[in-house]
Amino acid sequence: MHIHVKGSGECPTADDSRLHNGRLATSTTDGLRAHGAIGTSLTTDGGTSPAGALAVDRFPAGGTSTSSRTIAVTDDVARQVRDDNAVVVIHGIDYNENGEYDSVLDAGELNPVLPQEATAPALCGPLRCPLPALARPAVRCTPTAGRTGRDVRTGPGPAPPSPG
Ligand SMILES: [Cu+2]
Repeated sequence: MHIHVKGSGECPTADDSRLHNGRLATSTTDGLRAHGAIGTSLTTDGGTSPAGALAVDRFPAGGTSTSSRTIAVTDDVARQVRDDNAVVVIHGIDYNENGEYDSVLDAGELNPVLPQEATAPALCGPLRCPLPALARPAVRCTPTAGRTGRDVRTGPGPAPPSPG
């Protein structure tokens, strides 16, 4: 789960999907145009920089999870949030509904140790400030829930495999 920034401030749609191992799906790379690059890693503990983007043991996992943490984002990420160009993305889909992250969509583009299912965007919501831009620095923004595209499948898969 990350805050992505500097794309178009939107979630990917079905038009962003392409074939992965012969199956139509949206990978994180496919979604870059819409959601942009990782600005903050929404980990449960430890660092929150983009360098920890694939620290799978420090992210909430499972079909249902609750997480609460207060963090500081960089000035750059804060600016993108205020400019409506930040998106929360939760990764990990069980495309073939077999209860695990496997290579049905091929190896992951970000790290071939992680299957594409483990890193593909599952849920996405743009961060939107409800007040005019001049009032935004003092406003807390909240994500709006939404699916990334009608072709994206989600499921209650297990925790992602450890990369090591
Ligand atoms: Cu992400």
